[in-house]
Amino acid sequence: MSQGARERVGALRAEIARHDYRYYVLDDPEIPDAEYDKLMLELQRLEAAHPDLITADSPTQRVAGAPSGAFGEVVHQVPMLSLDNAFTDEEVAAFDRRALERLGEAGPLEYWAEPKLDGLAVSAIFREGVLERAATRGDGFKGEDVTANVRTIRSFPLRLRGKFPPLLEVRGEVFMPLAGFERFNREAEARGEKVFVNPRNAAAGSLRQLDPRISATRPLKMYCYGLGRTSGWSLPERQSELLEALKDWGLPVCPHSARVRGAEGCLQYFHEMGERRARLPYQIDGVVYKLERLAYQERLGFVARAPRWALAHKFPAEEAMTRVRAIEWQVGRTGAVTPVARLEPVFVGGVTVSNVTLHNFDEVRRKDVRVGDTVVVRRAGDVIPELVRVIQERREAHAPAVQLPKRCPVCHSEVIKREGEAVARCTGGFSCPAQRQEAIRHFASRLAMDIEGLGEKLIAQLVEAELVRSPADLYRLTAEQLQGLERMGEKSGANLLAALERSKHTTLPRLLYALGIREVGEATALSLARHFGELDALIEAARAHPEQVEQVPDVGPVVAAELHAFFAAPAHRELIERLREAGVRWERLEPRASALPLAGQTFVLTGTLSALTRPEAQAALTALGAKVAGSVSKKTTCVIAGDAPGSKLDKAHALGVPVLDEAGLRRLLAAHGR
Ligand code: 9MJ
Repeated sequence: MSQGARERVGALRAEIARHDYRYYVLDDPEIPDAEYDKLMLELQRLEAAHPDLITADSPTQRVAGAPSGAFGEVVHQVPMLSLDNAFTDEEVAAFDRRALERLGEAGPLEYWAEPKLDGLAVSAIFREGVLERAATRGDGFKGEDVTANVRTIRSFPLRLRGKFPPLLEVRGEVFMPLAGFERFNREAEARGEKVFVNPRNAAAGSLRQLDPRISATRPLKMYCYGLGRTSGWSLPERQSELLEALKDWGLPVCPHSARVRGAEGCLQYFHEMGERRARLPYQIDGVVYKLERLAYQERLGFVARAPRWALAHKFPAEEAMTRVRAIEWQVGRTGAVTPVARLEPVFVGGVTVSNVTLHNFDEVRRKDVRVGDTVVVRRAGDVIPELVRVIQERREAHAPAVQLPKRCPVCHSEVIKREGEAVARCTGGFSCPAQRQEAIRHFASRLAMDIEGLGEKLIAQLVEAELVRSPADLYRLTAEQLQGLERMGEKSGANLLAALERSKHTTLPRLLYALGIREVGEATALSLARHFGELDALIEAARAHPEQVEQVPDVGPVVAAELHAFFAAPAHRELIERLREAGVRWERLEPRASALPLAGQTFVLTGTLSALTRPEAQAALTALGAKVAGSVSKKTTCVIAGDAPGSKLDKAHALGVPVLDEAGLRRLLAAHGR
């Protein structure tokens, strides 16, 4: 065996260990991942060529050993303690008072405060710096041997660095960071496999795999927070120094811990972490306070299974169980008919929850929620409470599945749910009181009838006073009626009437858009108006010849169906009649550039095109409504690059402007019929 290979293997391992330390412990990587992978590959190759150089602590040997039939038992020489819990500020204050009394101290005590990771506790023994054994907490006295699995945790060293003690038992929490948890579940779902309910279960399930090759694929991490047995080393004075030492030896510790003073400092940390919680990359269920001075920890000792020198301050539970009293349907401003579960009130995430939205009918079916069910409700941070799942085992026999209502609970119009769409809708439109206000707001809005001064508050007043039930009623308002409204002066009343009068003179696309037909936005309204010219022609086609409607550019069967449904309703035809009677009129519209498909877009041409000349390309683009400019800027939509393009192409790349070649240009033109 060559001396050179041995030296190179040693050098590679040292370098990889250094990069692991920078990446996982210091969170300050020095080289890109690809460079790291190269080092690893070189080491793997050398070891394959010289198998006698392989050692158990080589970074290539994380996944070692075949699946085992069962986990061995490990007795903890120093029991693994659990923590006393506190849920209120008073309990924290009492903990601090007791510590002061026992220590006979007057002044504020220092604490080391850290996030309480929601994973599982693990103890790992390093002998002469080499990871020898890792075990779960088990009952605190005896745990399971998970050495092979802990070895697969990339952030956990197989060998310590620096001046470590000859025997070191370190304790910490193994957890699955949220990003890894979500990715894992997404992938498991895609493969049709079981997903984990939460990161804690994911960590436990992954670590307790009998096959370490499976553990190796799970994105686990470990943060160390304390000691078991050690020898040949004298303890520092403080908890924070202890963690610094662990870090120096290459062990990952939580970066979000802090030193605080007194109960007050503890509570401040608790509230800060409560706010940061939702943004942390891992799940926590509270914070832990530990007396900062190890001598004090020693003096206080422990009772039963928990130390007197530490306390877990838990966040309010984010999940709780309750019962569904009823499932009701609410109609939103836009007609969406949404199921809401009425619950037996339950305290969760710090508030009492008695309603949760079920979002839509598909969701009700997916979760299979039924009246009378026992369910898990979750409220995390300030997030809207959600119904997580039904506890099927507790369902009463014969509980019927929930049905989508056929009629709107507010106006009794038909409720429609289209194939492939999640949302069910009331077809009542402005005739449904739940939607009236929104329908009128839309009617009056700037791009619709543009009724100046008719804002949301005023509309609410008019609807409330029942002066306006449909948009046509707006045109029958009188000065006297307006005077009767709160905060409405003579002048503003007159202004509103004048604005209404002005709005009567409109255009067909505006009117079509104002009607609030689903799927008919401004662009579609414009296309329809240009195609049919007259409203009656459109109504006729919509009702009797949907295939004609589908001839309109950008109009497909969905829009045609909406138009059909809208104009089939007598209330809607009556609305149009009443608008006409009130004097609303529109002109045939002139074709405008904004209706062209590339309107508002700017193209720049560079290089030589082969199938058409630059002027031809320019003419084709401008005919579709685009502008063709001479130079590239951030506002450029796209650069067309022919053969031998100039500096314009470089500029496009520099500014991140999209670039099309000649084939791309031809496809673009062809897509618009050129
Ligand atoms: C967790 N779970 O994050 C302790 N823990 O200390 C922290 N657990 C602990 N400390 C002594 N940060 C026993 C358990």
